[in-house]
Amino acid sequence: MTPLSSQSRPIRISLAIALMGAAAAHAHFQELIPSTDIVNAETGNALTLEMRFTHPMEGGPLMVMGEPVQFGVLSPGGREDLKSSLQAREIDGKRTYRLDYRIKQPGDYVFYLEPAPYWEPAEGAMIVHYTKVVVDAFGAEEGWDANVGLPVEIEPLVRPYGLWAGNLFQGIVKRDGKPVPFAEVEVEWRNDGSITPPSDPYITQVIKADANGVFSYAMPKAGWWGFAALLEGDEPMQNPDGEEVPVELGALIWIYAREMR
Ligand SMILES: [Cu+2]
Repeated sequence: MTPLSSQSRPIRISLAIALMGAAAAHAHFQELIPSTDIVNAETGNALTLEMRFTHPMEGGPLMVMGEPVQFGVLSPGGREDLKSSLQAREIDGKRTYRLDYRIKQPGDYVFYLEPAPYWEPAEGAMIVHYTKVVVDAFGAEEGWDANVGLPVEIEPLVRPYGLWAGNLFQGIVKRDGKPVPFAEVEVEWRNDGSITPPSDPYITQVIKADANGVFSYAMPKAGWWGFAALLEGDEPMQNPDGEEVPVELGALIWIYAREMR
């Protein structure tokens, strides 16, 4: 590639604009956020889960979600298909989804979402973010490491609830049930409006798994953290114009960290 300094100014400007576009299009995250990560006598057994396709650290904008392909939960009661219970809701004119759920027995509940494929013209790719979140109920603390069996998935190596800010989160990136060496993982904090990233690299943290597909990240602040392992799909997919395009497969998990005080 030609060094920038040898290029004429108009080319440099158009390159800068192209790169800006790439950065802006970079960090889509499928959110799957429960009203609490720990259900107990205090919270009661009613849970609400919110699903938005957005840019968590930037606090938006939202992207339209199509009708999810699947939504369910793995729990002590087995596997439950909850797709028919999803409620569509418009926020800022963009479709999001939510689910009301009642916990029936103690144990860990692994909620999972396979959203509709999303066409991203800026990346020339379809995006499918397989997303999960674990809710612990009534102190059983069992089942949090269960694999849902999604095509791409993060298996937590750290119990994914009851975590303090500053704790290290570790997981294995898996594809078809096997670890993915050196997989790239993007990490974002779900901004509550209190942090303004000083420059673009602070929006999305980028880490790589090791040779065994294991990644690690210490969460520096309380709140929800999204971990997105991004892998290229084996098969192309048709975009809305009927063209065959590459697919970005995401394996996401959401983790809540609490301030230690
Ligand atoms: Cu976006």
